[in-house]
Amino acid sequence: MATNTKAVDAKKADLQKDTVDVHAKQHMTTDYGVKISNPDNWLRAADDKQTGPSLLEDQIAREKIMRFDHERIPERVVHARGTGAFGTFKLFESAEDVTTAGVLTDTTRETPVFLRFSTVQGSRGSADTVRDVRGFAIKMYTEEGNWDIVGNNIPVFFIQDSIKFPDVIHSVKPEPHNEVPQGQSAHNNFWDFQYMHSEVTHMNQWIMSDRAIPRSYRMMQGFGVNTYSLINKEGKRHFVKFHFTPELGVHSLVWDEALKIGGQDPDFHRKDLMDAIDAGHFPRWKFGIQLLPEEKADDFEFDILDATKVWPEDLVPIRYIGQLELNRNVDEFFPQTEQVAFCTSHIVPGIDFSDDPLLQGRNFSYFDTQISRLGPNWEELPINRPVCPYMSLVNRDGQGKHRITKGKVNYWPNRFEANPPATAEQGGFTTYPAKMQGVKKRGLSEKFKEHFNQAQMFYNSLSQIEKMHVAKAFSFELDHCDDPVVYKRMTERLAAIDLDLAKTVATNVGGDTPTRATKENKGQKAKGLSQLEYMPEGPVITTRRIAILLGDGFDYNQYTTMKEVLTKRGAFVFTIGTQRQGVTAESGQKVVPDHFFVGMRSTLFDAVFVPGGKHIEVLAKNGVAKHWIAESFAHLKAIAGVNEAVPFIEQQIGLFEVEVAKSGAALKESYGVVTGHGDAASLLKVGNIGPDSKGLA
Ligand code: HDD
Repeated sequence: MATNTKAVDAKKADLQKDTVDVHAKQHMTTDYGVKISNPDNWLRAADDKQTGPSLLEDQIAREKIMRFDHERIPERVVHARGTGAFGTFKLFESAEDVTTAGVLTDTTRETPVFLRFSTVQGSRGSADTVRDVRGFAIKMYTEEGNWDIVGNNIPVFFIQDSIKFPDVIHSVKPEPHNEVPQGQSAHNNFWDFQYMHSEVTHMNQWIMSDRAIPRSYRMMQGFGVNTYSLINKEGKRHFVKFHFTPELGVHSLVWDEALKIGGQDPDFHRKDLMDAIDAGHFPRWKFGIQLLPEEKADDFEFDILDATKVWPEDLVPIRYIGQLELNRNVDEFFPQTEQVAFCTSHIVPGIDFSDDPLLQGRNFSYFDTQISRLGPNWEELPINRPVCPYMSLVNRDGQGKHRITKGKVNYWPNRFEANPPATAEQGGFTTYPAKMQGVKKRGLSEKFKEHFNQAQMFYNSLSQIEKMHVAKAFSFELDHCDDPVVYKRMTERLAAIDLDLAKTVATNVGGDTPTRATKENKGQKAKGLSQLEYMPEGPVITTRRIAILLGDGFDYNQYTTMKEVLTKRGAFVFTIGTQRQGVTAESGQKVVPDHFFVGMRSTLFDAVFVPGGKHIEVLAKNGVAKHWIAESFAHLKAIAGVNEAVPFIEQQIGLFEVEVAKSGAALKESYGVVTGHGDAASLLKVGNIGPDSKGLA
């Protein structure tokens, strides 16, 4: 999708009004505009030695300190850690058969968007790669007002009724007596809650799967999770679920990597997104809708308003109608990414809510939380205000108000007919006249009480390797619980999903090995649940981080050939050398590496290449270089090497016997390891990454 400058400019131009540039050669002033001559010394009653007490008179100093004292605002009570970017949303097919919303029917539009990704548990400074759900919150600045889809990268949620939200969040957040742990769900309280609420069982499977440790924000799905409604021009309602499917496919880290990156580069995902956008590799998602006509709402064994259930794609296919692209980084983090505020209740005409009991509560909570985080005028903040005209003569005043509304009246109706409401024909929002009947009570329908079928369906649909990861994830988490009540009960619970899973976890964490499944698993599977189904067409190396290891005496031709080809293919190539002052090739050329071995680790890269040459003697004595290869292999990464590098790589992975053909150019591919003799060009051919090939094996 080419970037439509008109659409991007709508929000960009809007933000421009409030944007200044520190590089604009403007003098420093106080906040009230007076130029400052000395920002470095507090005004003092100085004696002969130039010392003495500071004077309160110094408004410049007091303003500076006062502003600093108040720099922080309350972090989000959940999803505090996150990062965002601007982009565009475009339709390639109109959904006018089911909705009147311009953003979903007008194929000529490009709607500006802001998307914020996040983790749920950790505080604002926590690490990116923790095991957690990822937030996927989109603000669409449509011509009819802002539409927020406040979603996650997992299609289901822990609880069914929003009144339970404070409980589930308290249980996962650091425990109240010691504020431990940070960015982790591996603790007693979380798993205690999980056992106490069997409705979480489906979500449990998702968060213990690889979905909870994504390789990149760019490589995750986004889901609206809740059930919304679409209303067409005949006034007919369809229930809808929103889907975003990444062009790059769905990819995850392995757990060991995620743990290590948490320490090595806590900003790994944040930087990954910014780097890709800065390099012009704009991440894209297909946008799809799952639709159910109102009269079919009761046709399923589950309640379609239950957020702990998916609508299996085999029953309700996804209709892909649009595309989301992120193409611009923020200019300043605080006023944009930190101050952006989403509300599930922000919808536009043609879209409506459903009685999904989670959504109903969310509609209260988001609006409310923004008031304590940002104040009552949070919607006037540049990042939050709409791009379409907006005005309310009633909603005014309050802390932080900066819009000036002219006129003599602030109520409706008024004698001037100032600021009149709009009819439906004029674009006024009308609520779908849903029929209601019933008695006031607390509780949910019978179908909400079934908690295991879809948890089994998810587990059954995973590949063997994904299942193994689920077992390991449960084992890690429950091993961190030191209260036997917690881990014993949870392993028992797993017997309702899969007996083998329960047995493995019980053995690992010290539970009692279950002898029978507590619920029959009929082997039901569904499409779209295993992430292996979301591989891009043909493997891609664009934006993948590739390390080239170098020491004095490396083969310069092999190095440059590989680097050029990979760079041309859009990979981010980094040289890692024994020292950053420079390494010298066998043929005399000097290369200044991007990093040296102590500064980086294999975990921060997707693949590694070792050119041949005498430098292997140096690398073979370098513990970090050796570990780099072994660790890359353990993390299932692509490894390539030529000539002298071949035995070096073999030694580290201790597995291979490379067959060297008589021609000296035979190559062996196995477990993503490509080694060969000859030159780098023949290696590229076998590795399927040459200039004409489609990707990396
Ligand atoms: Fe929530 C933030 C996603 C249930 C109450 N939520 C928040 C964010 C995301 C989600 C992505 C971060 C938004 C941002 O980047 O600023 N939340 C979800 C999803 C849910 C969900 C997909 C289930 C379908 N949330 C949920 C419930 C409640 C909340 C049931 C309360 C009844 N969520 C909040 C909140 C937050 C929030 C307290 C904290 C910061 C904010 O809203 O703006 O109001």
